[in-house]
Amino acid sequence: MTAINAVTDLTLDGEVAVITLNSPPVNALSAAVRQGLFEGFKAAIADPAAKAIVLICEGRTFIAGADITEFGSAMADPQLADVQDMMESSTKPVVAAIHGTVLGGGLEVALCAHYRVAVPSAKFGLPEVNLGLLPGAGGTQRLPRVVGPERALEMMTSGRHVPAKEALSGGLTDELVEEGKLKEGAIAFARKVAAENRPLTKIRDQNAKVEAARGKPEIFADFRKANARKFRGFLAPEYNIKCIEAAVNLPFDEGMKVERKLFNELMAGSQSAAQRYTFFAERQAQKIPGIADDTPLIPIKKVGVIGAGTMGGGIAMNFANAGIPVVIVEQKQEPLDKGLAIIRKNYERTASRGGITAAQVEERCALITGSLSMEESFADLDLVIEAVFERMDIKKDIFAKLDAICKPGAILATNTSGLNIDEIASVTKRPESVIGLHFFSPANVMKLLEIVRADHTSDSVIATSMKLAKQIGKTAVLVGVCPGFVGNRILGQRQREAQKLVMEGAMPWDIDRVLYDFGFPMGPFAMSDLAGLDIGWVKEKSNGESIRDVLCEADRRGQKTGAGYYDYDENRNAKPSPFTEKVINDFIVKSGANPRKISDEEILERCIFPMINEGVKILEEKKAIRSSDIDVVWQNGYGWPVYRGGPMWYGDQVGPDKVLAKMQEFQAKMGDAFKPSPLLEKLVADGKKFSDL
Ligand code: 3H9
Repeated sequence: MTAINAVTDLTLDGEVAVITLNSPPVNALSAAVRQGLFEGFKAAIADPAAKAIVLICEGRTFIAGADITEFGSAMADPQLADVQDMMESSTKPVVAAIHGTVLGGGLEVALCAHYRVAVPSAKFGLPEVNLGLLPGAGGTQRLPRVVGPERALEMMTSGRHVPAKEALSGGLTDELVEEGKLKEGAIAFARKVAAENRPLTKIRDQNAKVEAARGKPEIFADFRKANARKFRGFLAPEYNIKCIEAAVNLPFDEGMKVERKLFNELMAGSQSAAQRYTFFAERQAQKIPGIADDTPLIPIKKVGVIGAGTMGGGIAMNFANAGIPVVIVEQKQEPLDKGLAIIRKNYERTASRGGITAAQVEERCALITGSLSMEESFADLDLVIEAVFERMDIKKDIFAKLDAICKPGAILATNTSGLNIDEIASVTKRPESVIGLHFFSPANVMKLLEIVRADHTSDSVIATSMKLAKQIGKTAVLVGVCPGFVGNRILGQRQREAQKLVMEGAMPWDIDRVLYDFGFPMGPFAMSDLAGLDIGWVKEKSNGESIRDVLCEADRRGQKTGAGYYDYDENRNAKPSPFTEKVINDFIVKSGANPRKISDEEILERCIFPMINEGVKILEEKKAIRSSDIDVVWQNGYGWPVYRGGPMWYGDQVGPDKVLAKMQEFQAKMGDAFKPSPLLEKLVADGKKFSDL
């Protein structure tokens, strides 16, 4: 065995040279890896004893892409293209041996091998789009030549990880070898290729699939049209599409020039910077200072949920999806049956769209059982999540019961969206087992899970909750107890300003438009119409005191009644409503205010800057660990556009000094709702950024 460098070895197995990379955690294409590959291939090609070359990786995966930490600075030589040229032009067959996730630059390297073999569990993808990028090492030109432009469009604009079986049928891999026997399989394959004198296939020269699509611009036009809503605001999907068009319409080398130009543009732009930041922010959020990696975890084998409503049902589905049995408790049979029926319907809808199989519907439904008695069903559970009405007295009553029923060590969680969890924990004799698990509606869909640490929550309960979140596919952020926790507390700022702006002369659709154009999926008033204006509204107590009261009294309770802030046609298309406008104007007249024309800029700053200020207060009070955690919350729970990073990242792009100056200006005009946090003032005085917090 020859050590090429610290991360690369070269061995000879009979007549097959084996280059082995070992650069944890994911064999990313760092400078050392590129150098190891370059020198390794050079040596293997020069070795007269080697008739074929296998590239294989140690650890959990084949190369998972370029080293994202290197982006933004000049890359040291050798460049990736040098490595790829050497592989592709090798006079001996090169075989990539693939396991784990072969992603981005990793797949682009594998596509420069003459052959690929993989284990059945391997996954293939070009996920650069999720980093606001496009594959910049020939992937945009090679992938369409292998799988055809249509499949390449889907893969590159979604970043989807394609399972090995599909990769085999699509031509991405030449053979599947037995799981756990990749090295032997790859060497045997390489030997066969050499013995049979098979051609040294270069994907760059395989033009049949791209040529077949030439002169068919509708492939791209249709794809753009079908995905317009999904891609709104993002640059990278369109840039990826343009590269595939180039692959279809231009010779390989010309296509490569288009790829390089567009890659560089994206890399230099603000969207990719925000999306790369997001990648690391989400991983950072998993790290909890003060909680050791070896903190003992509580095995979670069976879960209980209290409440079969929309929230409870959605929560239960998360666990069933991960194969964990759940028992849902309700007080009465009817709501229990209704809740279980809705769960089944949800699964059946997913199956009808091809998301899961009919057998999976049955498996998952079988994992969710119902009960009318906590006493009978909860004694042996490892985790119970309460998801009932937001009333402190009810929650306390439930937790006192859980304390008496549940086994020692079981985690007792509340799904409250803002009540004081320390108070809830105080009714138990085991506050160390109590935690907040705040799911977002619909709980089976939304990625965010706010994990709320109360005063006495144990490290073990926190560590277990973080791990469990990953297991059920959630993006978890650890936050502290305060009204509304992190997400809703910040939302409160925006909601307040949106309501105030309406009383100053902006119409709901003006505000919604500004926030929609900023990149949110919808504005606050469209959101209210969708959720229902009557959430928390009590008909008997309504006395026309607010705009909402008047709208609800007129049976304008949102989309479900065909009208709310907006009017809706039969296809649920929203139109500004003269009725709502009159209601608002009547309120303005009654209040004696002078409506004025409010600029889009003011709407945006009034809605967003107080959110950033609140984020700083949250950090000041240590209710979030780091500024990027707040961004993770807002992206995953509230539709903050990914390409704008999150409120705190956005604040840094605007400039903390500008945010402060505006808050001071607003405070002088409109009062202390805009009072800047002392930490914001200090941040600006120290010349620091939000990301330093
Ligand atoms: C690209 O390839 C551009 C080219 O087209 C053009 C070049 C010219 N770089 O996610 P995990 C770290 S763009 C650096 O928790 P998992 C990650 O930060 C790239 N670091 O594990 C974490 O570090 P820490 C295209 C990376 O098992 C640790 O590895 N490729 C990279 O849940 C473990 O990560 C991608 O976009 C990287 N590329 O998932 C793939 N990847 O422990 C990005 C990971 O210090 N990666 N790290 O927090 C992934 O999707 C997942 O990490 C993967 C493993 C599925 C591989």
